[in-house]
Amino acid sequence: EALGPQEYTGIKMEVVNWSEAAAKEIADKVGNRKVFLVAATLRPETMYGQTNCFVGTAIKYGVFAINDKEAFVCTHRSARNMSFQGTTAVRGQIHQLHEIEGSALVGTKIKAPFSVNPEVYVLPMDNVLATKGTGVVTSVPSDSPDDYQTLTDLRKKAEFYKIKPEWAAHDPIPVISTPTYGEMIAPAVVKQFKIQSQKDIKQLAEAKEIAYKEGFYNGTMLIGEFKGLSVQEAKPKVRDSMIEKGLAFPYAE
Ligand code: A2H
Repeated sequence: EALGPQEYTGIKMEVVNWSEAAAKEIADKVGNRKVFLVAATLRPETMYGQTNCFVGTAIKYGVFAINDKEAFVCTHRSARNMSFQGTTAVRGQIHQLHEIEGSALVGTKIKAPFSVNPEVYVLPMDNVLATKGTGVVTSVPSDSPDDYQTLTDLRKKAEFYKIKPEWAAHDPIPVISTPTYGEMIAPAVVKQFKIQSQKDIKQLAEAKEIAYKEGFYNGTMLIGEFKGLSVQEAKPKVRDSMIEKGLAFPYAE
């Protein structure tokens, strides 16, 4: 764990179509606002490879009015944090329009800013913590071992996870190349550590550590505006570019 504040990037993933369950409860609650699921990431430079987004099925999310035009879906805890970071109109004040279970969000179609896949689906992940970030995790299975393993589990057991196979249809996309692991670090590391499911938490933690360091120190961008640059150079540039376009904002905790 880092000692100082963790500097995330909040990725604004606009709702295109609510899941059936969410549509029933949310439609008349948000007025004319655009609604965004907000994912907290430490790897903004990987957003080209988003294939889906994850929520915890047992986590409660709020739908928070940011202003008359926009509402964010995230945990209450993170909305409160945002309200002290200039995201909301009045400092320290949040306006919850609705509360919804993560399970009801599964199957919602959202936009994935900067991704090769312009639209992706919300899927369930076992290991989403309610106490970290926004409780919404954007999935980049090429570069995150957790994301890769969860997507693999969902594809193997779609019925068990109560998802439609077509929601998990996007394959991992090469985003970063490293000398040791080639064009897709996460599948390579998951294989190296013989990880079988998202329940292999200990091995996944080690895999995550290796994938993160390898990508950061030895990675080169394969795609996007900063193709050819090192990951270290590209990371703040991609972040700034997303923020400038109104697709993301700084979030710390
Ligand atoms: B990262 P740290 Cl490509 N529960 O984003 C579980 N995991 C969460 C979370 C939550 N509530 N909120 C955020 N995260 C994930 C991209 C990524 C991430 C890649 C590779 C590694 C990686 C795409 N998913 O994280 O504990 C988010 O996934 C490994 C460092 O604060 C976020 O960044 O260090 C990361 O964990 C934050 O982890």
